[in-house]
Amino acid sequence: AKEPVRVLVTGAAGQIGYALVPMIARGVMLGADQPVILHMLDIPPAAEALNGVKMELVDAAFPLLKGVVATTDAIEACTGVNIAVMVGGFPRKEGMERKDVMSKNVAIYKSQASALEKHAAANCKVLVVANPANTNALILKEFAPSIPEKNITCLTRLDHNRALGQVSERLNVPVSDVKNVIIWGNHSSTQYPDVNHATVTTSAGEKPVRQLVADDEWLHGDFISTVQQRGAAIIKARKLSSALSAASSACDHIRDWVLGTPEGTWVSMGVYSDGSYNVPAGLIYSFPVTCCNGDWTIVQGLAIDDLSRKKLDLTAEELTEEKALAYSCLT
Ligand code: NAX
Repeated sequence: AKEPVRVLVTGAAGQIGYALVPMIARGVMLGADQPVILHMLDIPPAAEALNGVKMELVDAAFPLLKGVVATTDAIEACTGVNIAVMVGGFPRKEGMERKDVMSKNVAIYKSQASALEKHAAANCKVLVVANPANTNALILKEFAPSIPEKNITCLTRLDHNRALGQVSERLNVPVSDVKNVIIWGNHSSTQYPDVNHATVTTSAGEKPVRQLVADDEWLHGDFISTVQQRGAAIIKARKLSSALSAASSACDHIRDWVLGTPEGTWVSMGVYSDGSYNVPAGLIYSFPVTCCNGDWTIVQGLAIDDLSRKKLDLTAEELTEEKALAYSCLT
């Protein structure tokens, strides 16, 4: 039998946490043969609710779940974890300045970076979900210098999956037949959902999405804005933000990272930029990546047309500004 993997979920008493922890305990994230021990962290006002989630995990009697740690102590939560999914953060409330929200999250991610750096297992893989996801991940990276930078990522897989979903609906094909969309940049409304290299598996082989859709107006217009604005559309409909899709996408992100992407398929991950595609180095930026043996690699050599270039640059500019704002909160 495999040794259990310890998975940390911060903000575990929240909406996404409530959807995510049962998925992890069922093997959706790490596989149906991989036992897990869940570490759940939240803040003291949520301690009672967190304990309720722990009670439900016990009650669900998940065969793969070998233990549950539910705590408000970051050190206890981080100790020995192999995977850390950072969902906890300070939400933007009505009337709050961007800088005030940033400053709260910088403080959270700075201190949790230290707890992870000192207490997590060697080679711990980190996924930041909480917004501003890219910049929270960057702060975490800065304050956990001994964690390899390749181990710190942020979630744009939900945006990636949303793009697959839109193409699937438009062409009336199963979403599993669509692949290789790309989310470039920030997990925000400046992200660039790109279908220029995406394909659909048909009975006549793989066909480009562009050719099958054959409607540039839609591809350049509503497709992009629907993916960019999907989070807001969910809030409008549900009066709550995306939770099950975010949790499911977080599982996809970790599963593909750990177990590998299928041959010929890439996915989108927010990773530390090395300057690929002339994206400034030193940002956490969403790129197309393939994964093998627990490592991601940015897909190289994709042609970037002029329209795409502008959109890649625009979202990079936003991230550069966010980075400056985050750093201004440190002093
Ligand atoms: P909730 O407000 O339901 O849950 C957040 C939880 O985090 C709460 O239980 C809160 O007590 C806890 N928390 C706050 N500060 C903490 C700290 N310092 N340490 C540990 N826990 C802390 O929000 P939810 O809907 O679950 O969303 C969580 C985060 O995901 C938000 O920041 C949200 O913006 C972000 N999202 C990111 C997405 C992505 O694709 N990257 C998509 C979904 C989601 O919007």
